[in-house]
Amino acid sequence: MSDPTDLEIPGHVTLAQGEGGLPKVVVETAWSNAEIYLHGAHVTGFQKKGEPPLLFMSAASEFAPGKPIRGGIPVIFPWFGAREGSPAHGSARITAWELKETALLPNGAVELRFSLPGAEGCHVEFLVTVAESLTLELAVENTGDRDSAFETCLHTYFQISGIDAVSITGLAGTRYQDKVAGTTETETAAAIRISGEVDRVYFDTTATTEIEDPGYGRKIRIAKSSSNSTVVWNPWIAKSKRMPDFGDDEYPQMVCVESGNVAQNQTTLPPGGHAVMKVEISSMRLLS
Ligand code: TA6
Repeated sequence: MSDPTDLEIPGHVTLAQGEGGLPKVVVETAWSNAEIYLHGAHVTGFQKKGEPPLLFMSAASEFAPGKPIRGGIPVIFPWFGAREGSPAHGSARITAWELKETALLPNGAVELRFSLPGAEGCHVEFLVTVAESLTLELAVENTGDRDSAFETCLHTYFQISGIDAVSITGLAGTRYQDKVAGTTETETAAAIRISGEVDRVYFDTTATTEIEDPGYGRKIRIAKSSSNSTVVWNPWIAKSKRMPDFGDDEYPQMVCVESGNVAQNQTTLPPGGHAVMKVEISSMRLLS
């Protein structure tokens, strides 16, 4: 058994004990720092030097085997949403992944490769690249002898200055399932604003989205490839109160803009097939 600290890179990659005694990886680069728990291969922090954190983490989150972490970037696989008798949003986010490889790239970026143990009939890896931006790649290979259909989603919680201040662009004209109203709609807003519970699954969209946040004077860009679904979620007041691992007063500081392949956009791989969904999260000053 190799020594896990062999994966450490002085000044850049440190293995540490996190909340709940769960192991985590602390990453430092010239531009940013990040934190990733092996539990769920869950990115719980990403912050550029001199900026507010880019990811929201609930102060009430649990950190325990079998429980999802509330905030950061839950890795959703092999299904999205509720499933009778099974954990919501699949098993990957409540499974301890293995850290297989770490690397300091010549450009100063840090790359971490995680592998999901025990994924029946497929091989699943998660590549996290920490630099001035944060890049995530969820790779699934069908190692079975029949087609494999599954859903994926990087369920990212973004830290914002205030829900009243922000707007989300990039989804105008896109069809979506409104899970609050129970209807199917077409997005009419060039810049979506949130003034109540929002839970929308946008379909057949590969668009880059942006969160404009005048309060923080920044714009967050979510660019993606091999992802045909985008989910926008804010629980607002009543749902926040129903979530024990989410503070009643936290909803104004977060919005989820999630990149995946869900429902009618699910992925079907033939035997030996391989799919990689990639998301790059970056931020820039918002020119007033
Ligand atoms: O992505 C939005 C959503 O599907 C919402 O319906 C809400 O349930 C959210 O995910 C959080 O789900 P979780 O199982 O993490 O509480």
